[in-house]
Amino acid sequence: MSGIRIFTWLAIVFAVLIPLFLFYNLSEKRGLIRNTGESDLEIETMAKNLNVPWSMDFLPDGRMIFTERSGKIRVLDLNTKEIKDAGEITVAQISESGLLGIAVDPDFTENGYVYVYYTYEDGGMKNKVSKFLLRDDQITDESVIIDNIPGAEVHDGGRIKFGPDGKLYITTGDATNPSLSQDQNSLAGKILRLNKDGSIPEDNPFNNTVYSYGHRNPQGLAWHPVTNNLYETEHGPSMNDEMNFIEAGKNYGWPITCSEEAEGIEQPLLCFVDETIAPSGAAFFEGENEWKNSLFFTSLRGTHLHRVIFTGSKNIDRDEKLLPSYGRLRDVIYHDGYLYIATNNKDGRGFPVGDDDKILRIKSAS
Ligand SMILES: [Ca+2]
Repeated sequence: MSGIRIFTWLAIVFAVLIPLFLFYNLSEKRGLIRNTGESDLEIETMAKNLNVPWSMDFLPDGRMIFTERSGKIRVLDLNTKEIKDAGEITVAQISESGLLGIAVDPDFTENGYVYVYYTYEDGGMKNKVSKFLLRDDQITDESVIIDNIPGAEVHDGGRIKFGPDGKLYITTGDATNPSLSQDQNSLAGKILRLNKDGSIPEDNPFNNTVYSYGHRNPQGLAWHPVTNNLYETEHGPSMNDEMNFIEAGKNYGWPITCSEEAEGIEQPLLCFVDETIAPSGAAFFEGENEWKNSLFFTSLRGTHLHRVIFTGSKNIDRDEKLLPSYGRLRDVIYHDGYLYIATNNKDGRGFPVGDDDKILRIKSAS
């Protein structure tokens, strides 16, 4: 065999082996090769072997309640790490759709209600928000708060949270029909704001459930603990992911991306023009350390936790990436001195390893 042919064969062998080696490292040894930015964190695994945990909230007794995208609602005791199944909802789970957001009623102690956002099949895919009674740790007595939210296999939004004003805020995606985001009478591509019983608050901007419009696929909502200002994260098309300062009645642009400018459109506080991070859940840290009043949001494709440090409501000092070794991160919430983070490596787009998916608890070690 001539030297040139040997060289060619070696080149072919390496062309195959090197990507395989990289893939092996990314999928099996992710923590080893990307273990930077975690030396200043205390990290504890609170739950493992979960199936795409999408959203978390806390019950007044200190236990966590969370959703799994395939339809389960589960309750986690943080002291014993015991998990109870509280029930399963029949959902339409294809690609990104399924059982998504969960929110505990601010008056849960009196009424026992939890609210969920999920995709269902009704002559096509749609989304709804329902409330359930949580009685003896089992969900029962469903009643619909809002339905017929346009749905699709992707772009279903799905975050639900109660604001400091006691109203229920709901993020909806464009359901792959971008023009709906600009239609103030469509429920798609919006942040919706409802009274807990599903009625329309008198001070909504358009006399309907729409609070803000022009969103593509928003999955993060967080209110600043001091100013009560609302911040939101949403997925752009390839790149152009956004973090927005949300005000009632405003147009956030989509299908115009944050790389473009146009009259009457709000620009985000962060526009990721040269990478796709795919941001999801968001929360402010409310504890007393150097993280106080920083905004945190998870990144799926970017596989990190994003921290934003503000100098004013719309002014960012800097932003930084934390927690790079756990793969895709779907949701983050603050509770009692800690951030809780749900991984999503089993969501069809990740590389699950070991005990994925997990719920982590972190705090700054310094
Ligand atoms: Ca926008």
